[in-house]
Amino acid sequence: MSRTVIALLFLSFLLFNGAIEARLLHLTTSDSKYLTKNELWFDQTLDHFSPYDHRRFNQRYYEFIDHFRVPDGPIFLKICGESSCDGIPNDYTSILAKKFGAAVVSLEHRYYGKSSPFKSLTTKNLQYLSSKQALFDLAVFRQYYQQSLNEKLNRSNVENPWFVFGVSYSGALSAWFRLKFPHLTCGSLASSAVVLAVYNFTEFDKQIGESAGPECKTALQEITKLVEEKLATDRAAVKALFGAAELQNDGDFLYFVADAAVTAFQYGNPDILCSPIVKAKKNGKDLVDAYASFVKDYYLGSFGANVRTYDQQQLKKTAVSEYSSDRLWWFQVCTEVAYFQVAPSNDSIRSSRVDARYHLDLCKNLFGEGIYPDVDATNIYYGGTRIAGSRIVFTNGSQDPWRHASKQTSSPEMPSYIISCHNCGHGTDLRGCPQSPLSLEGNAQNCSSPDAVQKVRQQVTQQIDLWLSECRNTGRSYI
Ligand SMILES: *[C@@H]1O[C@H](CO)[C@@H](O)[C@H](O)[C@H]1NC(C)=O
Ligand SMILES: *[C@@H]1O[C@H](CO)[C@@H](O)[C@H](O)[C@H]1NC(C)=O
Ligand SMILES: *[C@@H]1O[C@H](CO)[C@@H](O)[C@H](O)[C@H]1NC(C)=O
Ligand SMILES: *[C@@H]1O[C@H](CO)[C@@H](O)[C@H](O)[C@H]1NC(C)=O
Ligand SMILES: CC(=O)N[C@H]1CO[C@H](CO)[C@@H](O)[C@@H]1O
Repeated sequence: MSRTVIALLFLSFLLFNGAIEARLLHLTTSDSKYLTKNELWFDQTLDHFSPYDHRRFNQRYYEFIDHFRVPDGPIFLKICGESSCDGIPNDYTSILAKKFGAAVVSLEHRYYGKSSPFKSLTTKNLQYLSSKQALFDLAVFRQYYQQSLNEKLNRSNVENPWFVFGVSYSGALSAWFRLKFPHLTCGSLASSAVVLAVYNFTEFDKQIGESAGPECKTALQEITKLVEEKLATDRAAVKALFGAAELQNDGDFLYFVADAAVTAFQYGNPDILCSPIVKAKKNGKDLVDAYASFVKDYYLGSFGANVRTYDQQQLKKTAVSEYSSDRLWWFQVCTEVAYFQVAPSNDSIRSSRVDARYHLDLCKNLFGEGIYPDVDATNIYYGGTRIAGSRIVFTNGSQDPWRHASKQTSSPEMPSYIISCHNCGHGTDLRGCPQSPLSLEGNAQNCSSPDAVQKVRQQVTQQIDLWLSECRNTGRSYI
């Protein structure tokens, strides 16, 4: 492994999937797999909701216009989420851009990557970090980009048809952008979009059990019990066994142990986890050893997770660094959306010690007294799964634990598709092969179930085609 690859492994890795995606991208994507990494800058308003505060900050963005059909092609706004946005990745959006003759633009989410308004990420300085501010950023940027395009093309008052895209948290932003600014986009693709803020997200753990199947689930439950026992008798030894000696807080350790298994299902590789532990159980081998090998070889190894991202002592640090996205996302979790991945009261896979208390303590420890997620306010503001939007297409992977925070019921105005296969996980439609989601067509060797993905992509493409043409036909009215 080259030094750059190793360095990149330590970039923006998060407990939440979004930043794992960002890290995955660094791991498996060489520069040629980005459409562009050429940074551009936008002068953005810090607080969109204050009439008195006129401070501004620099926000990073990218544009890719090679496929753009001048002058009236569509513009695809690919929303960046809770991690450093280092370019426009060459994923399925680029295939769509080519097909539709679209320009692709992508704005880094405020505070993440190089778009931090502050040098220090204290709780006070984080007060402008929210999905609401981020949506406003996108709206203002969209206006700016349209205007500068018009200037380049020597025209005024012309609107290209816009379409927004996002996966996971940015998938939620994609849906919410269409909801809140329907006049600024013809439609939205909301892939694995977590539009429902959930306080006790017990369905997450439940889905892991379903995705694992009975044999693997039982083995995982047994492992949790054994790890808890070892933690009581020799905590240093069991932490060292998992390569996580640095995690002093037992809750952080148990969360890490649970999250390692989640990743296998979320990113389409259930067999890497289940085969060895089911086999160990059958052969009477030590289950904890088998699981620890998975964690060290796969999760911390080839997948590239980093133990420090679970360590509250690290997450408390306020200096802007390559690790900042973990702290930043926890702030959004602790104020807006929660998605606390707590153990269900019955039949849980993760330790029952990963509960609401653990999460609330973490919020308090990282950000101070009085910081807790107001999920009701978030769901009132956006509507949760009852989002009253239109022209939003939702997609979800059948094995993805996050799908229970997404919109899974379908209507003509907001069609929802499920991508069903043994290893269909998070954001599969915008990526590629289910078990190696960053391989696009053509370079996905040994891909299983590409048809499941392909089928949904066809439906998504038809929706985009329809809404773009409706948008053109109605001229400048997007609603
Ligand atoms: C733009 O419009 C101005 C004023 O009509 C004209 O002088 C100029 O030549 C145009 N430039 C281009 C590139 O079309
Ligand atoms: C979440 O779970 C905790 C512990 O089980 C419980 O005390 C709390 O009331 C729950 N909160 C909500 C909003 O459901
Ligand atoms: C707890 O889970 C087990 C296993 O799925 C199930 O058989 C049992 O009915 C559940 N008990 C309750 C109280 O839900
Ligand atoms: C594809 O699968 C075959 C047989 O399982 C294996 O030998 C080969 O190494 C795999 N190729 C890749 C690129 O994973
Ligand atoms: C479990 C669940 O809610 N599944 C849904 C997934 O999405 C499809 C398509 O919208 C629904 O029909 C399922 O009910």
